[in-house]
Amino acid sequence: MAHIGMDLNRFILEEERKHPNATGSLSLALTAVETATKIIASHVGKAGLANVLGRAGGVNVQGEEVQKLDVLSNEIMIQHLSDSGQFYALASEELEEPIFPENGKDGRYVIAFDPLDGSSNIDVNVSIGTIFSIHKKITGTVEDFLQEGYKQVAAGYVLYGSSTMLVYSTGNGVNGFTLDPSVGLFLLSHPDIKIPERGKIYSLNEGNYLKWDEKLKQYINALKEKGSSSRYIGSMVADVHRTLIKGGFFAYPADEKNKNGKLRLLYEVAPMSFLVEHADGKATTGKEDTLKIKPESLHQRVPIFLGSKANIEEILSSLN
Ligand code: P6P
Repeated sequence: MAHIGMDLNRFILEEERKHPNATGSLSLALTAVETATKIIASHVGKAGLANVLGRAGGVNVQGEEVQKLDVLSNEIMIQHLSDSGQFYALASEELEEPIFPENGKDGRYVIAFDPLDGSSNIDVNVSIGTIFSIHKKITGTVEDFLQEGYKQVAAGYVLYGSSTMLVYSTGNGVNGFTLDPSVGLFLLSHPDIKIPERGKIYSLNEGNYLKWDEKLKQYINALKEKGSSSRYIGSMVADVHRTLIKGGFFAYPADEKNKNGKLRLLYEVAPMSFLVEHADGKATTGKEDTLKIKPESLHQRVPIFLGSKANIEEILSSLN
């Protein structure tokens, strides 16, 4: 039975035991994500020192090149996911095409990830995150990444914030683990997360207001009249995490300049939609459920509204 303080590895194994036919492959896959993100967390924690030790992309006092954190995070993810042998293919926000790891030939899964989303916020010490989405390997081609979001085997994020948190779901509830750096373990801190039915916080970049369609402008103005609170961090993982815990909604809508919005379907919108819906929330493009979209390309963008069910249903009736 899951209890506060249980470590992630034991939680993953106990979840595996609930499935008699489980081979242990997904458990190994998830622990590879865990290891990679712990290492990323360590580098993120020292990011501010890059200036002292040599700017990222520059040279440190030892004369070594200081890598940009998003490039380094991508390499760390690729190394540990490949070493696990559980992934037939990897797709990254940082790579145009997927990678097929040498020892992944027997891998049962494919994984799409954004190794360090919101990395432009590193310089100002704003929370950033890793987002991942795992699907079953079917054909052993790029097509395996183009499955509808509801078919995800697992999805989650790691938020490098005031504390480092890993939040994930395999479709059976959403659970949050906080890293205890003194022992290097993710410990269960937020069991069975459920998003509030309705929330007072709305989160989207109002700098794009003049480019929105009229119905969206009217809806946001109505929220202001009702005295709703606006919170926008500009880092998806942080904005979605707050929405998951406190309710309300996060959005990156389409606008006259970005007809499909800004966020990527495979490794931002689909995994976050999976988590929100399995926490009893709702996710939509404004026209269709994001988890039902059949992707057409690896880096495809879609508009997104996600959050408390009542808030999203209100948005849908206002926009359509
Ligand atoms: P804007 C960060 O660059 C990111 O990809 C997401 O993490 C975030 O939600 C969004 O873009 C912010 O975009 O246009 O509001 O700065």
